[in-house]
Amino acid sequence: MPPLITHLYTADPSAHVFEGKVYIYPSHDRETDIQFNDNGDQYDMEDYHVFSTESLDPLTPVVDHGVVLHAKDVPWVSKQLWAPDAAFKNGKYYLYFPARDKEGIFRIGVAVGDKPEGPFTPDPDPIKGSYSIDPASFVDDDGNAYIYFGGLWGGQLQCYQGGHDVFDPSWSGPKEPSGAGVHALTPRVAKLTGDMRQFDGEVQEVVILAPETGEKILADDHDRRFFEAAWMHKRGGVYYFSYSTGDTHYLCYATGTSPLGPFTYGGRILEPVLGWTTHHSIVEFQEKWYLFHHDCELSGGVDHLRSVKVKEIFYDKDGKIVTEKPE
Ligand code: FUB
Repeated sequence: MPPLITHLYTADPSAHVFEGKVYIYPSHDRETDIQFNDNGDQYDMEDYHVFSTESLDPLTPVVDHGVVLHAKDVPWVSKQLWAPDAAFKNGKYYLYFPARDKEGIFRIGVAVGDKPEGPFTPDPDPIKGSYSIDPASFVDDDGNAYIYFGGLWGGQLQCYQGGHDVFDPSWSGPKEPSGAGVHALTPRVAKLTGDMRQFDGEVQEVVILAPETGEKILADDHDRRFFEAAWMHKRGGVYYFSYSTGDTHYLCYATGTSPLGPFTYGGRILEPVLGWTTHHSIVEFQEKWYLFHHDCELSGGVDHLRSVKVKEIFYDKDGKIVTEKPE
């Protein structure tokens, strides 16, 4: 299946339906001399483009709305604009983005716009109490909004084992806890304030349970433990929390009855694609469900030069997502 966007490298697509169209908020990958490493230094992005399309028919063009935010316009950012997301509430559009601050610590920022295609004006400081990467916002039917986040290794989630506001640099790099009986690190969720620009209350851990034991997924269970790329969608009253397993390269999901969890592991959404990273979003459009994701086919397998793709996904009669193979 060909990529949706071929004139730029794009990754980490967060897709939403706004104003009757699909809007895609991806990372913008670029060439770099930085060598591949497990800390992700080669993902050296500096701006975001927004894309939209009126139809997911392959013949319908995807419109590039140009640069909507650049690192140089965000006072707290030093580098690495990684996977963003967007939300709509109360007539405004919000672009959430992770980046390293001037101390090299990942934080999450927010930028606000009047239109889904931006432009977006960034708040001068990151969201207070934010850390790590891969923000994914979710506005529930009751109007409450949440933001999920976190990523291991280069995403620094493992540096917060002592508390949400205690960064332990000794855990920096491609490391994570392991060993018999050790629980996997959890993704994080926070409710958003009414103005969508701060956390409303404490950051919470997103618990993912193994269905066969009812216990938390273990750290050594690399086929199922959370690594990065959180996403939330709701279908038929069920909350689907989905994510990447990182070094085993699966997109997986877990289901629950509350946006805050706990969630029970449900299975794989997508088998490994070409490239180390796998990242996604799931959205309903014109009564079908779609998986947006990326791979490295267009660049011939260069890990930091990825391209966004889309494919329809299906649920069985019990609401289980049918596992897809990359195309
Ligand atoms: O694009 C940079 C990082 O790679 C993202 O934040 C991760 O989810 C992975 O896709």
